Amino acid sequence: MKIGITCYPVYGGSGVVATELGKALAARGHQIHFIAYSIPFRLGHVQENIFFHEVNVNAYPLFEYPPYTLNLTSKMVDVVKYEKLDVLHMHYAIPHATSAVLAQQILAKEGIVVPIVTTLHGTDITIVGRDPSFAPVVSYSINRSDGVTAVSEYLRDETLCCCSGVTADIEVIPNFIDTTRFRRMNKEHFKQALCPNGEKLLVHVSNFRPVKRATEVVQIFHGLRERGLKVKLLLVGDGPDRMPAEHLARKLGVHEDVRFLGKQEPVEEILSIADVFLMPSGSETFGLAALEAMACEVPVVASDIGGLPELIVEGETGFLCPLGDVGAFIERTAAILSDEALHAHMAAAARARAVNAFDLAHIVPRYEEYYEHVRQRVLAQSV
Ligand code: GMT
Repeated sequence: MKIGITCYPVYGGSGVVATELGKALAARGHQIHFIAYSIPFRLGHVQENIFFHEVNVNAYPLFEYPPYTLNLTSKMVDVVKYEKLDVLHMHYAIPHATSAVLAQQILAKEGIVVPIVTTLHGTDITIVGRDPSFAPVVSYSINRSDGVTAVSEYLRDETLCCCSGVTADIEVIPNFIDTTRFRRMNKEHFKQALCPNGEKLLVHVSNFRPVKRATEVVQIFHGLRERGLKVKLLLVGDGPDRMPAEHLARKLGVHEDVRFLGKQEPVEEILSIADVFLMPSGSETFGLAALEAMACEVPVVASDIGGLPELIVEGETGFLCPLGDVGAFIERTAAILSDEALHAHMAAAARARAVNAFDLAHIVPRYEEYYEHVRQRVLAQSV
């Protein structure tokens, strides 16, 4: 199949999933056309059947806010027409699904049929999509998509219950991971450099937006130190809450044992030296960063919210704590760190869950089947 994929290329989990999906589909023989404003950051080196079409945004004195949605639409029209795409797959509803619906209508005037699949990822529904300044366009674009998927049961239910006017059937296809790439590697020299006295290492990876509650990670770390645990903390990524987290670490006097690494790739090398992964997020439809940790044999201690209970098996692959209950996070993390047998059991169970339930070999064929199903339906309707 020839598949057009649009995503946010430089930021966020939806872009990572879209890019990894495109790479996996290309490896299975499909021709993939990424349509975005820049090359997706996880794309890596050029591959034979992967193409990139850059959306140029026009600067014009009249445009205080350049109309990216329209530039994207025109690029989609062009790519579908000349590359003869079989399907357009939009990741994140705003504005991608809207551009695709408009492109589909323009192409229909020329007798070209292209089905649209929209994958809902998270804040496009739970935060941004609900904003009244977007809501009617978001629900219209979701309903007008020919196929809609959500990355968790939680997100599907949230969309149907809380996005007013959404009536589309939503297929749940969970996120996935390449467990041959994300696996625990021997990085002892790195661990030794960071934890020279045998300290346990806590890791947090995020984009440091307020929803990730990065300052709570520092509070949890401080609480563990207060309990006398020998621990260090590594924070990976960057964003608005990085500075407040740094300030808090200084204020609590733990800054010397907290390292802020900024944005880093390959993250699997860092995860390979982690003992526990902390995710105290206030909202998380799936928690891709937690899955990456699990694949690297790292137990996860996370908030009991959103799609996280679909990923983390309570007491088996990690622990789920009430949202904002720093005391519970400290207690559960301490339990894992102080019990070697429990840690080893959870590490193995986390890896097994990633491999058995979320490996790309299980999930990518579900997208292929879904594209085929949607395409057959749309083509049958168009004759
Ligand atoms: O909100 C983000 O963190 C970025 C966002 C995205 O769409 O780029 O992430 C969401 O999608 C990820 C991939 O499906 C999920 O793993 C994240 O849980 C989800 N984030 C939130 O719901 C906050």
